[in-house]
Amino acid sequence: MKHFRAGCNSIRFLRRLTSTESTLSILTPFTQTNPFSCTVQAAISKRTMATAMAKRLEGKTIVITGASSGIGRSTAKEFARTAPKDLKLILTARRVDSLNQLAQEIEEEVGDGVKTLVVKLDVSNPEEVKNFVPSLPVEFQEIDVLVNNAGLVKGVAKAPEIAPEDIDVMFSTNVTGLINMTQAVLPVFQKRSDGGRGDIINIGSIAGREPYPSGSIYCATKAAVKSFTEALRKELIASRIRIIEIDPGQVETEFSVVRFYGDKHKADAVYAGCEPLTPDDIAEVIVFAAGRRENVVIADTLIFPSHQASPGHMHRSN
Ligand code: NDP
Ligand code: 8X3
Repeated sequence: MKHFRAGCNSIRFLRRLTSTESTLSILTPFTQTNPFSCTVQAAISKRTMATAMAKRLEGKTIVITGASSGIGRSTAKEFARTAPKDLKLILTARRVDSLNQLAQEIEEEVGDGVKTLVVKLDVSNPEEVKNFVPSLPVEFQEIDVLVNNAGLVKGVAKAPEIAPEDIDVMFSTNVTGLINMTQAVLPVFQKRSDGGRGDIINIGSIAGREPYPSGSIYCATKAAVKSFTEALRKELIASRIRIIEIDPGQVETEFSVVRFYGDKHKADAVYAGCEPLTPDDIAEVIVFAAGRRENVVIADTLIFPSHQASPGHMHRSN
């Protein structure tokens, strides 16, 4: 009972403190002897991780492709919430109205410590990608993190019925767009010490690991992302540039609406009886990966909702 009170008091004390460092130095000896230390330790660890992550991200300039919707949009908000005091976010996509709306929401939520820059950018257009870095205002040119998120799926057709324009748009966005963005930003990283510094975070998919019928082209694009990502990590091994891949399973965004050419009814049926991931779930993992200590590379991830074990292995309640 005595120990229990001590534990509770310590937790109340913890809540009053604002500095994680002072929390740690004062309470660590206590946690080593108290049998209820795991509760206190958990509180300390949570605070420590969040604060350390904010400090590591502070001052960084982050580019997000496909920030107008879904995972990209959530990622912008999650970065802003995690390091609200000092961050630069370059929000890119084709739909500028949505990006402006996002920039406004970020400012309303976290204030002016986060500077946003909205850039209209079609990653499937090589000229636009080539001009992207040189056209940035000087204060946004020192990019630290590139989140290669822009991507899409079109249709459920099987060979030989797959529309050539769907094949083209998936490869030019998901593969060539991602590679061109990487090539545009890498020289910024490589100017830095130790062979270069910065993070490339590529959004792959379970589809790149387990191809499924009616998704052959999309799956092939995500397999290409995986190959490119892994080769790039090896090419840059002598640098401090981190190459990170995040592979989500089923996430409810505009993804399926785009797949079914705007048919919301068909898109909703994809998630019937399931509880898909939210874009915020993936954003948290992306920001976590970027917020690790420089020598820690979250090289690869696979994130499912609990009902999913592969693209086709899904438990449905209906
Ligand atoms: P959304 O459709 O909600 O978002 C896709 C984003 O990509 C939009 O912001 C869109 O912006 C942008 N985009 C599409 N084409 C282009 C282009 N040519 N140039 C620039 N931006 C473009 O889907 P998600 O958030 O789900 O998708 C994000 C990423 O996550 C994709 O790479 C997708 O493959 C991947 N993914 C998604 C999963 C899911 O289940 N939802 C699972 C696994 C991976 P705009 O139209 O304004 O240009
Ligand atoms: C999206 C996941 O399984 O719908 O990349 O292709 S899946």
